[in-house]
Amino acid sequence: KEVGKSHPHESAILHVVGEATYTDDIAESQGTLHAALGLSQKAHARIRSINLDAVRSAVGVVDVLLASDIPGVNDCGAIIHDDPILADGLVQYIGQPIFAVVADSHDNARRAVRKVVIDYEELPAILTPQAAHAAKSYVLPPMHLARGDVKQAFEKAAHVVKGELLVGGQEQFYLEGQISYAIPKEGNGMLVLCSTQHPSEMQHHVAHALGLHAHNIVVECRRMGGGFGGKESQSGLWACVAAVCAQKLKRPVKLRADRDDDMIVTGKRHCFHYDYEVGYDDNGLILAAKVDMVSRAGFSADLSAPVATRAVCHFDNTYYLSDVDIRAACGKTNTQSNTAFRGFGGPQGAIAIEYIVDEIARNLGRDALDIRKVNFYGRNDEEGRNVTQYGQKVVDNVIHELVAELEDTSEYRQRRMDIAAFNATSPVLKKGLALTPLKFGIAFNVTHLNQAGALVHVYTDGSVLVNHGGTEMGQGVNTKVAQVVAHELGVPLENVRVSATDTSKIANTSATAASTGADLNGKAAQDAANKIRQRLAEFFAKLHNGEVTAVTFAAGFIQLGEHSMSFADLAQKAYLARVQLWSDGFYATPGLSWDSKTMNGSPFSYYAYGASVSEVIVDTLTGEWRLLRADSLYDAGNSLNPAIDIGQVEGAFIQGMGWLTTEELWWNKDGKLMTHAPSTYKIPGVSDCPKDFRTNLFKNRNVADSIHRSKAVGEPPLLLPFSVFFAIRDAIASVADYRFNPPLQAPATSEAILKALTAVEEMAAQSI
Ligand code: MTE
Ligand code: LUZ
Ligand code: MOS
Repeated sequence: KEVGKSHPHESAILHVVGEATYTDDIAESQGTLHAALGLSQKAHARIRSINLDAVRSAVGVVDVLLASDIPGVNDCGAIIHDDPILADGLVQYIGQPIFAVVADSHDNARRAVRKVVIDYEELPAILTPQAAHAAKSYVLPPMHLARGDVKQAFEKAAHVVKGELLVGGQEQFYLEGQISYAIPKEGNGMLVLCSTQHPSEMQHHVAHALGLHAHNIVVECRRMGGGFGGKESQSGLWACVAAVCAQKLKRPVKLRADRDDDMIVTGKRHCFHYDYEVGYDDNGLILAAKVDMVSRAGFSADLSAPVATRAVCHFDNTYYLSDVDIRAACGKTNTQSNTAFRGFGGPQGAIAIEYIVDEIARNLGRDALDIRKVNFYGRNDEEGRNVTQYGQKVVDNVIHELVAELEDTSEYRQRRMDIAAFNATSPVLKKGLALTPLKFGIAFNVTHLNQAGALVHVYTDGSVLVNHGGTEMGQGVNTKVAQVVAHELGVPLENVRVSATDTSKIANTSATAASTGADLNGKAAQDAANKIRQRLAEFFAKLHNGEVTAVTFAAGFIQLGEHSMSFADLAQKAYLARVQLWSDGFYATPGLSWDSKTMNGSPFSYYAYGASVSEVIVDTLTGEWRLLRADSLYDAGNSLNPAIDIGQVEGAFIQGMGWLTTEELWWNKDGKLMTHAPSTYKIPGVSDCPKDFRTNLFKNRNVADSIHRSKAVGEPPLLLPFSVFFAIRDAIASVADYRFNPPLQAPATSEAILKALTAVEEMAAQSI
């Protein structure tokens, strides 16, 4: 049995010994040139003139390309076509690419771009989502979702909590930066080797930019050194520039971003600002909820609409909100165009309600866990309290059982008392504790994207090659798909190899995103493998005059009664009998619906659940803190590969902790991103991981007919470290006996923690 087992990542050894090839490691073709981008130095301006003389005469420069050199369409927008490849007359953020220099080396190209002289006519710039909201400057029309009678529900509520919250964005910080390598082929062909989560979209962008057809372009991605959403749409710019240069010069061109350029040019997680008002009863039950959120979309739409939609659809998190009114807007700002990042708006939606629940608990003098429980969606066997604000019925709710298990194994109640005792005698160092739950909808919230294809080849020696539409970014999709195929054909995992993702093999694929990589491609590969299995079973049954249904495949053998044959012999015999040994496969997730106008439907195939408990210690004099212990429990269904899933949960936990604590994006007053390298942008390091880090999978077979009843794992656990943020808030609140809600914003940097401590101390002083 190959599924459900903790197999190592299929490239683990290659990763460790340094043999795994990333795009920049692929041997360069003779005559390869290197490109670099010239970037806007103004947040919003018209370009009066560009003087490129010094650039053109710089050492090693072969050519300089501007927007006018793009033979096709100057656009690489994800959904709406508002994203020029190279700015044409108008620049909309500091870092926007204006021209490309092609030189004989990467270094020479980078040195040359700096020699440009640009005359700008500056225009007013909008630099924050709040300012965009006030100016009604949006990249898309605002969204609104309401259920019930909020006005009346507020009238019935004994208490109301009202406030605002700012949650920062986040840089994807993939270890391998954006890169594309374009190699011209005969007859208008173009091969683009690209680090991308979305080869098909790269193919389309390149075709449009070159004025060619999709069938002229092949995009290949062996693997990425991380994507985290940052290479879902935003690999497009790099693919298009490399391809346009390669086509013009008829030579291979590589475009590789160095870290600073990558951070200054590309979009990140959307920061969000919320204004909220929530009514609740004496028991903490939420009766009415109103929220107005605005995201920092940046200068163009990119994926901001589906991100905002996911935020709206995750504002409930694990809570039933009977009467709600949710507004979401995508603020147009003169900054990088923000994009997908692990969770895709889900974390931004859910953290708002968690912040509110945290306040309700403190206002009532209750443990936040109790308030959370009061508001959970109903159990599956109860009627009522189980329909989301967007109309999907929750039929797989396990949050009650999952949280109960974690509450018990983490000794939450005992530690709550221990911490109270510790804080009572510790004037400077204060401990905090929090348990936060998560529910995350699985499927692309754009219904048609939920499809996938695969190709399985069985060769005459019995070895198996799989190609599917998913891309490998470290998350292990190739390992999981190989496990599915090995299981279907009853062969050991070593017999199955997964090849690079290639648009000439599987057509019209969706991005590997929305955590659906293994769900969709696993099903498609299973379909393909199953067709081959069926043919082989029929062949073998005929050979031995038996029943097809009695044929079994296991441990590298096919069996029928007393007859048995190795899979390799079977492949050879079947080939001689002219049985087709390869097949395609396809999958489209059933039962999904979504009406974007009413924001209603059943956009998700199922929900993944989880919870975590974090304990922190905060130095109230410096704002420094440490995570002492974190316990996580995650519902991966019948996990396809527990080792990989636990790795995903741990990785997402630490990545989400970085988002909410140390990773601060900071633009100066001119709109220049000043945190554009690891020197100024602090992602968590190994030493930030808690000494006591317990991650477990919750036993739970998916009620939906997913691949082997597993559940997606890629994004949802990013919500687990909410518990770190709320544990910090709990520690801050302890300085005034938990009587006030610390106005803590995310990221809770040491500076933000000190500010919140000061605010709480002032509230305490005033209340005497
Ligand atoms: N894990 C690693 N190691 N590297 C990544 O880039 N991306 C995350 C998640 N886990 C990522 C990762 C994101 S944003 C998504 S959507 C999923 O993986 C995509 O892969 P899957 O759908 O196959 O889980
Ligand atoms: N929806 C979604 C999307 O839920 N996740 C995604 O990554 C995505 N990408 C593009 C469009 N819709
Ligand atoms: Mo992940 S943000 O859906 O690429």
